[in-house]
Amino acid sequence: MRDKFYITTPIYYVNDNPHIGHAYTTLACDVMARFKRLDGYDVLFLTGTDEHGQKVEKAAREAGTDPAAFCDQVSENFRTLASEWNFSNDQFIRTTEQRHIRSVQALWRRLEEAGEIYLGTYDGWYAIRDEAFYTEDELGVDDAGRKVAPSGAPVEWVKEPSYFFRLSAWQDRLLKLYEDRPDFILPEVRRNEVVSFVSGGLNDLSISRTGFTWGIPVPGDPRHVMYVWIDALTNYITAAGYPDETGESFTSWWPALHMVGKDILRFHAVYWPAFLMAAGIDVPSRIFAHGWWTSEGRKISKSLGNVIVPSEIVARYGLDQVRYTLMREVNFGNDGDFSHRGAVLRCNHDLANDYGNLAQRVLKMIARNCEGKVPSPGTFHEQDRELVVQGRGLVDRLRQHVDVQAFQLMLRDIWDVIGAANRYIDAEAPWKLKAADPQRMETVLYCTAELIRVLALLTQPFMPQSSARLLDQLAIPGDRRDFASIGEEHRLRPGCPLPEPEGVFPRLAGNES
Ligand code: ME8
Repeated sequence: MRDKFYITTPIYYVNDNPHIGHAYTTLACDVMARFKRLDGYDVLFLTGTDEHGQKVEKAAREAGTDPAAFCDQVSENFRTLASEWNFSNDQFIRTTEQRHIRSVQALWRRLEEAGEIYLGTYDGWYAIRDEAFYTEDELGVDDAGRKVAPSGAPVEWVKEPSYFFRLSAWQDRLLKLYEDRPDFILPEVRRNEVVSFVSGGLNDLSISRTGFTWGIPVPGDPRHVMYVWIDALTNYITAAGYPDETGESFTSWWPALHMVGKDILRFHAVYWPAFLMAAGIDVPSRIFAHGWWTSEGRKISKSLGNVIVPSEIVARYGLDQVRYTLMREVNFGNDGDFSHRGAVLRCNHDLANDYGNLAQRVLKMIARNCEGKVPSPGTFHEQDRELVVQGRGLVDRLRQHVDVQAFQLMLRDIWDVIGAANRYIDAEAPWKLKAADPQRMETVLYCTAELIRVLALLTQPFMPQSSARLLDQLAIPGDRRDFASIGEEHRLRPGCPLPEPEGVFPRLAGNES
């Protein structure tokens, strides 16, 4: 049986249309899911939409629609994003689905039976935009002198009956979890933030609301709807088959790796493991909190008019170009800035010049000088062997990087080899060998083409379509495109006819200076 790998994106609020931030997290998950599938794993890749709560109810009201119809409409935009960006998610979950409502209510009952829930009154601040409760000392003041959440979101005073989860009792067990599993939260800087937050002491958490109705009813007390975060977080186990905990699905998939933005780390790294431990369910395998994108150096906001619309940047640069740029531009975990200049540079420099040109040069020379067939190499020189070995050795390094979500390092390592291949071609100058030493020319072209095969296999998770076009040009059959096919035994067969070459990464017009 193949090893299982389960990865999740946050489920996105349907109060707004998808933007680059949403696309980014799902893209990172897609890269990881594709890598693991190619590497022989059975993968469950989950994304979806978070549809309950006050924020969505308010957005529906403002749009003049009822919440259910509003959710149907906006959720569809996130599905469209997934297909436009070629995301390979296996499931798309919506929190308004029956299977999810059943799952959340089962988890609630379990927590209640375990004595983890009690009825009280919430008397404190709430930010609808963040769907979060805040204590007085967490608040700041905005320019107009109003109290605001640390995120800048407006807050309102809420006083209502509420069920509470005994979060305060979980402090020591959470700290022990972070200590026992140092890579439970990555990157380390985020782990340290969580440890310091939990070390400061935890208040019990309000987990139901009575002021509105757009939510999952509390079992046995339908005057309350569940706090949207207990509802939302549970999606990760719903998709794996909860509440059927002993079923094959749940036991084989759970636990998952959760990829999130740093804005929602506390919910994932504190509340969620506490709920799970309290319910006797395994905690996630990891929570990775990535950084924040700005646009041309400024916070992305509708009022600044600099919202980056996913479909627009794809139309402008090309899908794989955007996928590459986002994964390459910043170290996953750090904040990053998306700029037109940066994207054009990446597309032209890294893709058109380095990778595209390497493939184009070699495939064109083969078409012209080797009758359009895979060349027949003669004796290999040391530098030939070195080049190919360097390519084949990449996969192990990429495995290590992918397992700590170091996507930028994966691309850097791949580009190091692309650079080496370009230097090799320049040094060997096969175009000069045609007359003088045709055998040597075939050897050099063979080695480079074989390296391009390996590179195209390895760039598939990042750039599925362009890599497939390169593999097509090398006549690699569909069942020889996984990482098990990287090895020497699957190398290009001399004499195999190749289709007419065509460029894969066009140069973009634009200001690079
Ligand atoms: O928080 N840069 O949903 P949400 C990088 N429903 N990533 C960004 C970003 C930016 N500028 N803006 C958004 C919610 N993101 C909850 C989640 S999960 C059980 C419930 C990404 O629609 C990033 O992944 O507000 C962030 O965590 C997520 O979108 C927030 O999406």
